[in-house]
Amino acid sequence: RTGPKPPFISLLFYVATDGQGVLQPLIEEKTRLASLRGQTEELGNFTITFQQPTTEAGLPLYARYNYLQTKAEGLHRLTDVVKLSLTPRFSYAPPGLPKRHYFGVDAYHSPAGDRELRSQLLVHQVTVPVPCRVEVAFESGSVANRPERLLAETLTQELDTHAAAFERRFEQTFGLAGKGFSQQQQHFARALLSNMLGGMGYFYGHSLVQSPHTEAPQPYPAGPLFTAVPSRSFFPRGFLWDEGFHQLLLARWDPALSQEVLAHWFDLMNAEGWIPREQILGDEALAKVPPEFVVQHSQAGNPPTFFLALQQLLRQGAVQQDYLQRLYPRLQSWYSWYNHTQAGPLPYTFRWRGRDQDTQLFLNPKTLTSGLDDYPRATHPSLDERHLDLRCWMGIASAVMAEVATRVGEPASDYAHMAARLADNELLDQHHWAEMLGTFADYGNHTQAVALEREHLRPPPAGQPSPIPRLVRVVRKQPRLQFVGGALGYVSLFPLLLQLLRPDSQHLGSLLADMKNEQKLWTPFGLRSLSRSSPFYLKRNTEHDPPYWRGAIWININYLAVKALNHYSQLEGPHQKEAARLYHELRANVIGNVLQQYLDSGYVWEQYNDSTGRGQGCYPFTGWSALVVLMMAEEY
Ligand code: 6A9
Repeated sequence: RTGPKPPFISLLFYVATDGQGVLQPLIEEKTRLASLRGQTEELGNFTITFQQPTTEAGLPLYARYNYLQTKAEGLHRLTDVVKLSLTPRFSYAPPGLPKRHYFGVDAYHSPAGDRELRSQLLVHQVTVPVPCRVEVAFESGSVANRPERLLAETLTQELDTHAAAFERRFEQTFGLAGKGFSQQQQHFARALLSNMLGGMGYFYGHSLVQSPHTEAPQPYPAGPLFTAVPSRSFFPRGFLWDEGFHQLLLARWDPALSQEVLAHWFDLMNAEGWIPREQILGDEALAKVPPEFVVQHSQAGNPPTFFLALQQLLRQGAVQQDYLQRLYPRLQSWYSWYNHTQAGPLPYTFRWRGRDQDTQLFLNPKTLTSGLDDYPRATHPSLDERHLDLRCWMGIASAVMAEVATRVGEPASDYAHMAARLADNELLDQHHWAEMLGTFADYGNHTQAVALEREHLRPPPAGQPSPIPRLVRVVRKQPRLQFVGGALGYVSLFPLLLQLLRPDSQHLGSLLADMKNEQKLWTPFGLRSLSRSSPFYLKRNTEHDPPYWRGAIWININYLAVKALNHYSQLEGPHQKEAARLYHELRANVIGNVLQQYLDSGYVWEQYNDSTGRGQGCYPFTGWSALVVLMMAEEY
C-alpha cells in the first residue's frame, strides 16, 4: 500500500535516584518495564506503574517496549547516558503494515574508571502510533491501604473532587462569581492563584555573599527557604521584594502558609539585620544563574515589602500573638538595618546603596537594589542622593513597626515618631517636591543632557585589526545637585502609591492628572513605568541592555496604584471623585489586558507593552502579575 506511513513515536520516561535510595524494576515480556518499587529519603516508599498505551477511547494499541537499567554519575548526566545507549536495531511492525526501524535504549556500558556513579537510572521506552493515551502512575506508599489503586477513573474522580473543593474555596475567598465575572474570567483567576501556589518550593543551600569585611565572597551559612517564585521556569528562586507581593495574594488564601514563608525569610537574616535579595540556594538554582549575578552584597537592600504583607496579615486578624512575639526581634533588626545603612544625607531621607558606579558606559547607572533596575535616577551617583521610593517604603515600614511594637507590648514611640515624620506632607515637600518639575522626584547630581553614542576611535597602526567602537555615554551639560528631571513615572507616584499623601493634598491632584495623561503615564492597558515624554522613555541603557523599567507596564506597581486609588476614593476631599473615576478605569484596564494576553498567548507575563498591551519579558510569570486576582476581588 502506498501513501503516507502512519506516524509513530517513542516516549521515554526516566526514573533516577539522586545519591541515595533504591529502585526495583519489574520487567514483563522481557523488555517491558511494567512497574517499579522505589524508596528514597525524601519520598519514602512508592511505586510507579507504566500502563500499556490505548487509543483515546481506551482500546488496546500495538506497541513496542524497551527498557534500560544502569547507573550514571548524577542527574546532570542522564541524557548523555540515554543517548549513548540508543541503537537503531529495533523494529516496529504493526499488523498489516510494513516493518520500520527505530532507535531504542539498549545496553549501556559505563565508561571505565573509578568515577562514582551516584544515580541509579531506569528508563521505560514505549513506541506507539499517535494519537494515543499513556498513563503513568506514581503512588506514594501512604496510599497503600486504599481499597482501589489511584489509577485511571479512580484518579480522575479523586482529582475532580479536589478541583471542585478548590473552586468552592476560591469562590468563598475571592467571590468572583458573586461579582459577576464570567466562567472564563473565574477560570483565569483560579489559574493565576494555582500557578503561584504550584510554584512554591522548598530550597536549601547557601548564598555567596560579599561583605565589606572580607576580600572575596564567602559562603553564607546553609539554610532552608520555603518561598513562592516569580517564574517557575525562568527565575525558580526567591526574590525578596517579589515575595512581599506574592504574600499579599497568598495571605488571603492561606494566612498560615504566608506566615510560614515570612518566617523562613526572616530566618535568613545575618547578624547585621540584612536579608539577601536574591536567594540562589542549591545546585539546581545555581545552574540557572549567570556567574555575574550570583554574589549578593551585604550592603544591598531591596524594597521591604514584607511590611506590606505583615500589615495585610494583621488586618486579617490572622496573626497569633506568639508568632508576632517571636518575629519581633527580627523585625527590629531588619528595620534598623535599613534605617542605618540606607540613610540619606539629611534626617528623614534615604538613599539606595549599591548603584552602578561606572558612569561612562551606562546611559543612567542602574539601581538594582530598588527593584526598579534601570528606572532613571540622578545621572551621577553621589552621597547627596535622596531616593523618594525608599523614603516612602520606610514610611510604611515605620508605621507597621509601631503597630507591631504596640501589639507585643514593646516601646513603640520611636517607630511612631518616625512614621509621623515620614508621613508629614510638609517635610515630604521639602525633600522631594520639585516645584520646577511640578512633581515629586529624587534629588541628586544630575543632568538631563546625556546620550549614548558610538565612540570615535583612531585608526589602528598598519596591520593591526581595528577595534569595534562601543556605545559610550556623552554628557553634554555638566551635572549639578538638583531634583532629578526627565524621570516622571513610578518613582514620582510613590507618595500616592503608599498612601502617604493627605487626601486634601494639592499634589495628589497633580499626580492624578499625570497618571491620567496619555502623553505621560496612562495607557489602555495600565500605567506605564516611565512617562512617554521622558528623555529616557524606552531608551537602552547600554548596547546590550534594552529598556526594562522605562515604559513597560508592571503589575505589582499597578496593583499598588489601584489599591491607593481605591483608598483615596473613600476619603473625603477635593480629589475623591477623580480618584474613584481613575480607580474604576485603571482596574478595568489592567484586568482586561492581562486576561486578554492570557487568552491570546496562554501565559501571564513579566510585563506588558505600553503601546500594544502585548505580554513581554519572561513567561510564564505568575509572580506578582497574579495580583490581578486581588484587583478582580477588590481586596486591598
Ligand atoms: C538574571 C537571567 C535564565 C527583575 O522578578 C525578579 C526580579 C525583580 O525583583 C526585579 O524587580 N526581576 C526586576 O527588575 C528578574 C530578575 C532576574 C535576574 C536574573 C539572570 C537568567 O535567567
